[in-house]
Amino acid sequence: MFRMTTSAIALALLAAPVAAETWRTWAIHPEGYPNVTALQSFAEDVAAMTDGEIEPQVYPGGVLGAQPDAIEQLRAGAIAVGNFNMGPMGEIVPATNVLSLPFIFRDVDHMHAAMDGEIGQRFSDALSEEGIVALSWMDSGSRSFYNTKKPIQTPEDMAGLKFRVMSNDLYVQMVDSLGGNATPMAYGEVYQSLKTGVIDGAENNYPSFESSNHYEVAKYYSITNHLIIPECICVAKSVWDETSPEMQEMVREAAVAAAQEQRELWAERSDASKQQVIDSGVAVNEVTDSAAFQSAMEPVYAKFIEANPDLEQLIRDIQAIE
Ligand code: GTR
Repeated sequence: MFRMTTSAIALALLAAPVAAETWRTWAIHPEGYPNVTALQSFAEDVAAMTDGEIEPQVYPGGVLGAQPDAIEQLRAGAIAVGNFNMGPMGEIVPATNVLSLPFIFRDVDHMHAAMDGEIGQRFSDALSEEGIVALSWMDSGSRSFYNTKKPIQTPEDMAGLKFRVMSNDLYVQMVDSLGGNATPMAYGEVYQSLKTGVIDGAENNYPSFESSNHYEVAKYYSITNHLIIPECICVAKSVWDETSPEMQEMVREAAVAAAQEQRELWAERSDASKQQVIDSGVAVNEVTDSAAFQSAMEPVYAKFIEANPDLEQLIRDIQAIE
């Protein structure tokens, strides 16, 4: 009778083709959006680098769920990878709320300087404690208010208008402090809600305003630049911990390259989206007094620091970056 020795079994196992592992990859944006294109490059690179052992499969358009739900699915390991905005992340990882403080970053360069350095590592550490491994940081431009009624020039113009915000209480406070009314709502519901008048407006960057078709309904876009929120390519820690160090290195390299690609595509798309909405008849205006919007945020900061004294230093460290 033929009997395999232990070493023969080990050899046979080594030679056996390893079953490819599919990594369900969540994306909220549609095909062609910079983040989705970059995630698709990430998927291709990972499959090539790991010889097909890991095959990320990108599901665009939020088909795997709305963002807060998708974050929970990632933590449960049902989704392996996601391109998440740090806004809705704040409800789960409190430190990331610092990134949702209005005007925390002076501009996108300031955000890059923070996130690409030691500060970014502090956010990664906080995410990791909640089961989320951030591999690289993508851009999301800056967000401004848009609505169906009139140009916003000063905070007073927000009175009586109802704005959709992402799911995070900080944004409710933000809109309240500006004198408007806030309604947290899933991204996918905004278009219809604008159309039927359930809300008067929302806030977002140009590419989202354009690709979601919100601009077809909301004809006033007022440049407040109140939020500059980074996004991640994040992997479920449960999945990550089962990945060999060699493969982890490859996946990380692919994620860093994808974020670089996204930032380049983002800059182009931002300009193109802005032009597209203007061409379609959206009135884009600079606010007359941007300092008024900033000073209205003082109570939001005060309340936040009071509730999160341990995060004050992080805020100060970000503000201190030249
Ligand atoms: C976009 C962001 C999405 C989502 C969306 C929203 O700018 O890329 O992840 O957060 O905004 O407003 O819900």
